[in-house]
Amino acid sequence: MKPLAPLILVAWAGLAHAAPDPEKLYETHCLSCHAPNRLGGMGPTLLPESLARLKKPEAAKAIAEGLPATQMPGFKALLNPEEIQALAAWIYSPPKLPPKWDADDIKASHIVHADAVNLPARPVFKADPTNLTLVVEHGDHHITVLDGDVMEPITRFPTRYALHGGPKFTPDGRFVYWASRDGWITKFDLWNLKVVAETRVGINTRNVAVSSDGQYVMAANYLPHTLVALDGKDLSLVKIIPVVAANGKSSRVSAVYDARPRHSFIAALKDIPEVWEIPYDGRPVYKGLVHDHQFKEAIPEPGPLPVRQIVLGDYLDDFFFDQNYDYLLGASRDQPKGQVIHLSAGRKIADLDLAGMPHLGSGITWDWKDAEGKTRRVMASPNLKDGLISVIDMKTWKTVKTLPTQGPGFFLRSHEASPYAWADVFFGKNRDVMHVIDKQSLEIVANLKPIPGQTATHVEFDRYGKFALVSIWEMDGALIVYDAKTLKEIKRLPMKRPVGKYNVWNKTRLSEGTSH
Ligand code: DHE
Repeated sequence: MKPLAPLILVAWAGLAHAAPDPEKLYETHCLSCHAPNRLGGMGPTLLPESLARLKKPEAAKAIAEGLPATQMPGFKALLNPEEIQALAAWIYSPPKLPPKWDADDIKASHIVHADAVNLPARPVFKADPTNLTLVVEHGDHHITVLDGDVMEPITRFPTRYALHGGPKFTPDGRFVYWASRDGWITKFDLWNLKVVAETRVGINTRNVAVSSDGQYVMAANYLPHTLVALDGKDLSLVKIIPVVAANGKSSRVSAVYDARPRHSFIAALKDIPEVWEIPYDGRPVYKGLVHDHQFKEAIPEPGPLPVRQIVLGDYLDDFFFDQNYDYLLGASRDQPKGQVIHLSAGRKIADLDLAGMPHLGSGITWDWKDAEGKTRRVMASPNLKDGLISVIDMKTWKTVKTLPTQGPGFFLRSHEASPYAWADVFFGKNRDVMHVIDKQSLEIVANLKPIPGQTATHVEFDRYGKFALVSIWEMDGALIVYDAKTLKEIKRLPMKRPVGKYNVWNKTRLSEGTSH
């Protein structure tokens, strides 16, 4: 009997101190949904790049308690607190194998829903299809489709996890495409209210753009460093474009845009000082081309969707375009100095005088009468770091006004029919305030506070500019419908952390008051 006691003690002590093995725990409890190598499947990708926006304590809470209105269950009955902490810490570490997502992975992920193909080209509802508004609800990953005439929901359906960037419509407004942060691109038939197809293009994706002829859908990836072109009909793979600079360095793609009048996609690149233009109308691009008139004798790039690499002196990854897409106004989040690039010339033509960290991507334009009564085209941009809005003359590129606000903002929106621009105060103690700015006096004329203490953000208008919709960005949030003229609240629709809203007419007609 005597020698046994210390042995048992040693074994017990060993067990009590054995650190949890997070990799094993992942295999047992997480792998079936989040996939081998943490690349994501039914559940989202669990790699440092894709978790950058989730704080570690929140990850531990999600593991313990699950996530409401998703397939993610709570594990606190199965795992002890130490195991949960170990697992939460481990998913923020780099994976053993470098993550890959290539043509085979993209093709294998492709899903076409047979019941949504070849449906009649007429809406299954009575509402005006050109005045529908999509609301992306982040709280439980849903989209609500609103009838824009009466601001009533027509339908609400689940989406992939964490959509980002604006959904993009075909020119007739029938089909719409969107991207999830973990790489899923979805095509939705808005007249038949059905998902048509889905393809996973990457591991960490930024957004999508749709060519103005509806032929291509282009997706921008952070991981891998690629642009991926899909067929607009069924989202089958057309081309993977590796994003590599002239000097061999590869880059994340911040976003991709459709430059409709130019019949090309424009890509913003995070890690290299280049802007890429990718024509989709079949016109050739000559290797080494910097200016349109040069290198005409050179050999054109073969195949569809050739790349024109515009080499710049600085990094630019946040873009705004003038309405004709002749000019690109760009800034970088790391060196937030604004610049104007003439796209056809392929070079910088002016510097912008902007303080803080302008959010050019959220800019809008309108005609403004100056003190002498001269009409000038101006562009206004919110600021992610400072409480101010910059108003820039689109001819001289000079700042005509810096308007102080109650804190840094994210989105600025207006409509041709409205005398006002609406600007949120997304960050800080005044995040519940929505400024209403007179587009002529360039002064704030109202400070709305829809729900004290709750973040008010992102405004979108209906087709006619009659209603202004404000998101209350909280789990039990709401969409607040204002009369855009009187600024009086008309109604509240309860929603789960609603963020962006997208009106078919305003987006397909390139309204100057919204993003495209
Ligand atoms: Fe966005 C659009 C970049 C964080 C909500 N966001 C865009 C676009 C870019 C961009 C380049 C334009 C693409 C498009 O519309 O197709 N966003 C970034 C960032 O770099 C940033 C600061 C950090 C990041 O991690 O990505 C960022 N964005 C956010 C958020 O935190 C928001 C509020 C919530 C979310 O979705 O994660 C957010 N971004 C949006 C929305 C749009 C958007 C709603 C589309 C606006 C529109 O009206 O078109």
